[in-house]
Amino acid sequence: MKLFKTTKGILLQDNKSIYRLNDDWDELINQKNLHSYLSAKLKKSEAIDDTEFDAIINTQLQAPIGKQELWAAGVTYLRSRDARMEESKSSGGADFYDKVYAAERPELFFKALPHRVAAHNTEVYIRKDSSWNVPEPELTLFINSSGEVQGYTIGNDMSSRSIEGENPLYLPQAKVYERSAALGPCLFVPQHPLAKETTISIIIERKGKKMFSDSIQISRIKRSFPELAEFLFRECEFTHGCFLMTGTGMVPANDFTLEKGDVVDISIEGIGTLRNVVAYNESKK
Ligand code: DO4
Ligand code: MG
Repeated sequence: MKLFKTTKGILLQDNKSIYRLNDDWDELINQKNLHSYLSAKLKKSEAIDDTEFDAIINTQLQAPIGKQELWAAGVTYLRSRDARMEESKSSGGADFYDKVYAAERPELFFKALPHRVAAHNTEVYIRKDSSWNVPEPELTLFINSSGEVQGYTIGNDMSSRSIEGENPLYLPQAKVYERSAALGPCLFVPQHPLAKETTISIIIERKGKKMFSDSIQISRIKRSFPELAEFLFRECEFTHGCFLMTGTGMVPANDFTLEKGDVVDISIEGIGTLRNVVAYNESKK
């Protein structure tokens, strides 16, 4: 089942129909056994037709996040470890990435409050003080307030590799700024956890030309999702649950940097495609 958050309320899609729900987003997604809760709700809800659904999705779609914090895990795939070791070689920081990949404790960092998160079909930003920028396509977990993974969405952890590579202590500036994260298009709530063979893929286009594409199965991740959730919840309470990006397994070659106007499509089987256009924050000089 998929939940779409829109400016006019919530839509719930199962494999047959689309329904309008009159619930509060934060209360709804934090229900225990979310899939069963939504299944029961379907029977009492008003269905809408495909034309109305398309119109709403095209004009009113929001990122599937309400009052939740967005966190991120890092260096959970070998490709990310290797890329980071390379970019931070000259700063002397390379060892940190190698060590955190192998350590018991994962790298977890705070990524964004909801107001910095871009929705599907909107802009993500690159920093004007950064010369090397990439998207990071990441399966993103929704974890309820009891620490249980209840749903999934697609995440883009936009990153400045030049700032992060200069010094690992600059990580918050490389990762956290306006529209540095995108989530969407929906919150996917399956009956069972995602299959290990689930594929994440990315395509970056510039003026209609493909600049980069890649894909990876989630089975290639070094850590389990409950393990990441357990570390995040050790000393933090999340009243409304939280979102956790699970790290990237795909990094473009070192000579690639994003440019204004690039289109980034990230797809995950079963969830859909998250599309964003790259821009600068023109309100900042
Ligand atoms: O350590 C830096 C960030 C790592 C990250 O965002 C990732 O591996 O996805
Ligand atoms: Mg990342």
